[in-house]
Amino acid sequence: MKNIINDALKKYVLSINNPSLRDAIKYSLLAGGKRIRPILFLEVIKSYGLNPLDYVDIAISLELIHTYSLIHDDLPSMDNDSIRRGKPTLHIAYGESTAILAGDALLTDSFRLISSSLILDSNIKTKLIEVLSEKTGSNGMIMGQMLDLASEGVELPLFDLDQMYEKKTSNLIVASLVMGAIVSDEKNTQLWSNLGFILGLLFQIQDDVLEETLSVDIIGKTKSDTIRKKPTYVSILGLNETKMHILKLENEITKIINKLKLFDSSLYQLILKIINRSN
Ligand code: GRG
Repeated sequence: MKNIINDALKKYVLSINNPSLRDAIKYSLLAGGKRIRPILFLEVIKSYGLNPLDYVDIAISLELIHTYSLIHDDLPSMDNDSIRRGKPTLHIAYGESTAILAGDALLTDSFRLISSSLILDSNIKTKLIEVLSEKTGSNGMIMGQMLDLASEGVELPLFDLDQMYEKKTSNLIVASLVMGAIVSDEKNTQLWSNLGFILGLLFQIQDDVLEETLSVDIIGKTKSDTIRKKPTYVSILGLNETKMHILKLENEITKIINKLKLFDSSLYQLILKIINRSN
């Protein structure tokens, strides 16, 4: 799946006419991300027996939005990070204005990729755009980023931290799974949404653990939560209790996988890989 996604991303990069913008977008987009969100979307489709190859443009729309959020999150006015995906961040390599515009272009092109799909009818395309914009817009990922910026140096209750993680991390993972369900099986969108919510929380809490326990070389990005004194699960609960909480979330995921009858699927194998990830 990852190769299919990377090939489609390369094709997208070649479609960008302005050489400087193309180089900048290529630098960030083809820098070796894990591609978790587009792969999750395609795996949902595959689990319903549809051909994932037909939906690759929709899959990469998720990676475009994700990469835009990383580029903008790294900017000097946000987290001011210097390393991302194992390389200098885009604003360091190409300048701040190009980084802002590269993020803007990725966000905008993401919706163009969905609206111009040749395989989906207009009704489904509208639903996909609705979910993606709701989950990443003012009451979704952007709200998460607002909460994240405001959390610097603040001791948050766990409830507030969960809300921030839901918005900034779970929401795009929810969108990836729910969009897969919209294309394949609209009856079960609520279960897919619940799965995305818990998987996203687990993913973000694991990120806290990895930041605490691994080096910058291995995680491939600056330890900005530590540097900027942002609250994390580890800073609030400590490492051991955080790991116990991750186990509880794993149990919740198993229950939903059971309800979706997915134990034999490659999607479940992927989820297990995400649960046990080390970068
Ligand atoms: C819109 C500016 C803006 C920000 C939105 C998503 C986000 C908020 C900020 C990005 C930084 C961050 C801590 C995101 C939380 C989710 C997360 C752990 C992202 C890293 O995702 P991976 O591990 O990255 O999938 P790769 O590089 O593998 O794609």
